[in-house]
Amino acid sequence: MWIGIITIFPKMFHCIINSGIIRKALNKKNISINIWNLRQFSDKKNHKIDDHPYGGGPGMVMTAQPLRSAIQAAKNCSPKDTLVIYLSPQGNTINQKKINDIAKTVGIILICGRYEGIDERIIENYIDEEWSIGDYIVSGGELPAMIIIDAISRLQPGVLKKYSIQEESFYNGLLDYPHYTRPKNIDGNFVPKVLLSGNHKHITQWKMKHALKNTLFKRPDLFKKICLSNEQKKIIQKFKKNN
Ligand code: 4H7
Repeated sequence: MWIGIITIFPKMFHCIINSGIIRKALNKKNISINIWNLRQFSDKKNHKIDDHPYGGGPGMVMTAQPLRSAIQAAKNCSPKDTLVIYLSPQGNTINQKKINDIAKTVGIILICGRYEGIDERIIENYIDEEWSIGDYIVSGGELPAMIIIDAISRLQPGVLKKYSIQEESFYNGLLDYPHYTRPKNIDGNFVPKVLLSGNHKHITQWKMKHALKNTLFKRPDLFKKICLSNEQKKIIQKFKKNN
């Protein structure tokens, strides 16, 4: 997948490019990351890319001219059908399904806003989708862009172990079950016996039970949306009875 980024802070991306899952996806050529420094596309002296808002109000707005040129430059290098995505607090909130869908596309260009955002006419004429990573504000679109790149990278074939992906789809839509590692005893708090039993059927049942329980109690909003199998319904009935 081809990923383009338009930003005034290209160096911020160095930290994700050099380690972990994203490095692995880059090495395997699953993804390519291509950065455009917005200031270099400014016609103004001093590489100015912002101006005061019409109608007054606080702060500055990113001007149309450099954005239009940078988007054009990125599009000239990107595959056909590349989507232009603007990260903003006004965007549609993303979720795992959106990430799964976008990970299948050929290319995306991520526009990282700063100041009070970008001139509305750029959104109307050059942006395909406006995305938000959640209902809170950060100082620029760079961190949201990195979150999207990370979420896409871990879905690329061969980046995560096949086993992790299968587990994830087995627990589709549910929260994770609790995890334990050595030692077996921490100050009298023992690892659940079943996990040491070697009985894979019982272990799978325990994991499903606790994934369901976690979701029901920690995220009742998610739980309502999940379509349960008959086996899962039985597990739920059992622990509703016991509590
Ligand atoms: C676009 C428009 C995304 C991008 C405005 C970006 C949260 C998200 C930004 C702004 C983002 C998200 C800049 C407006 C900082 C507010 C103080 C960058 N914040 N900001 N101003 N939820 N900020 O996805």
